[in-house]
Amino acid sequence: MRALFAAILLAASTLAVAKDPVIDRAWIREAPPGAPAHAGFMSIEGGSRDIEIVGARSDDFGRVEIHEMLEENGMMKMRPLERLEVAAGARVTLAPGAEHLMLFDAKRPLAAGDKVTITFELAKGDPVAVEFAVAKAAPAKGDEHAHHGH
Ligand SMILES: [Cu+2]
Repeated sequence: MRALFAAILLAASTLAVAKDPVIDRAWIREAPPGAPAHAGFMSIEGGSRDIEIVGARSDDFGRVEIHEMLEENGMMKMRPLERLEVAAGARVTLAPGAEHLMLFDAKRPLAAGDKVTITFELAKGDPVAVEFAVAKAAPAKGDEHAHHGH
């Protein structure tokens, strides 16, 4: 019900202008201290135009990659993606077992409840900064809400 109300508010407030993509349910899985990498997940709701994410960075990590999963000889493997396309109006979800962010070389210890900002470079337009929450498990739908900046 709350999500529906938010959707109505959003629709009402964006009637007059082009709709930007919205990124929500952005979270990073808590990892053991000293882990070489963290995994990040999010849901992207496409705006009124297609976008392409061509890179990502964060002050809290040495390197951020977008990974896809693929099966090779019966084994699931990860592979970096050059770009992630989000078509107008489409929803793209990065989730455990599917596409995800791979965050290497954490610059500080991260525990559940901590916040991390990740900035996404787009093929066209301004970079988009998104706040991620470190958590032990995926937030319930509509629970975590990180909004893009423009
Ligand atoms: Cu990965």
